[in-house]
Amino acid sequence: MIVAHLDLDAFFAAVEELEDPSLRTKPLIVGGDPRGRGVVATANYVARRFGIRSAMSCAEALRRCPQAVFVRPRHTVYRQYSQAVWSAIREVVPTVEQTGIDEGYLQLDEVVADFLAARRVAGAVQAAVRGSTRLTSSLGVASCKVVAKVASDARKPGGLTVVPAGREAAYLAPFAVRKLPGVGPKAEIRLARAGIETVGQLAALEDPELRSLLPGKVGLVLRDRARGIDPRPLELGVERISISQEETFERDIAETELLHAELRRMAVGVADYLERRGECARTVTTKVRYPDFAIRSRSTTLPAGIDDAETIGDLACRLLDRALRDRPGPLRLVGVGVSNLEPFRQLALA
Ligand code: TTP
Ligand code: MG
Repeated sequence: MIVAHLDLDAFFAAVEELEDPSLRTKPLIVGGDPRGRGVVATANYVARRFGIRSAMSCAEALRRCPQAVFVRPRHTVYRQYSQAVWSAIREVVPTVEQTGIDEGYLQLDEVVADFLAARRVAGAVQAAVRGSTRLTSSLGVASCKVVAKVASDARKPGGLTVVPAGREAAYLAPFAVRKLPGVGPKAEIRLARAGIETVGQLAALEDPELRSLLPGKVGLVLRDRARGIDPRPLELGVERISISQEETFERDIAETELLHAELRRMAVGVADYLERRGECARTVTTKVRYPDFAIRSRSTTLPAGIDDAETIGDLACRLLDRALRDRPGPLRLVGVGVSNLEPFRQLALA
């Protein structure tokens, strides 16, 4: 496999600079109210020199840089830029998995056969993005997703890093473990307690120590990733949801009870629709969107179809809990869908 990971540079801030070029030389923060409880969505590279980072409170950002310019996020504008970016990318590399508003994976081996040519295509992608929107992006090219992702972040802004096949483990080794996708704050602390600070040290762990530090499948997956081994293919098109409802909230919601209540309410709508069509569904999917626009979905497939709101709601809530265990945090959106539809009472008729 030859895959690229692309991530736009200081995305929201870069868009605001394009819309108002006078901002370009100033420390710019896109986020909430610096006099309220707002947080930084992103900052341009001028502001980052003051130590300002995404998710920092705006009040703290203001303390670090009193002359900073604060602007509120304009998501509709960012979505338009994002759409222009991704259609420009698709004209160079047709097969892409968009994983967020400003990032995704590109299947390069559909277009080229080796890493030398892959570098040229990655450069062409950067040029296409810049040509269509004036935005700059950073890319990493490698034989698997995890290495491409680390590489795209390594030389921001405007970076292009190619890690040829065979060099994966050596490339990753010096990075701090937290840079490895999948290593969260908890894993980082556990590893640090055992003196494991670099990806190379994680890669070198023997089974027993790995098991005691990161038990179960997680440990094995992360050690493989640390070694530059990552079998994940591009996810092309989430499973088609035949019937679904979703809701974007006024404000991000963190309370699980509220999220469950939303899902159960939507399950009633989905069940009504199924009943009207005289169908039942074997697969239930819960979709969630995080404040950074990342989308996850979790599905479960049953041996027999269901069509009642309560069962669909129960399953949807359990899938939500699973998604939140994998990635906790408040949500911008939840949705419930059903697919794998079959005629109602198919079993009785058979
Ligand atoms: P990122 O790609 O993480 O950040 P970035 O593009 O601003 O900067 P970088 O050059 O380091 O890639 O996120 C993309 C956009 O998502 C970002 O511009 C704003 C939004 N975002 C938030 O709203 N909150 C957050 O905590 C993060 C990390 C991002
Ligand atoms: Mg980015």
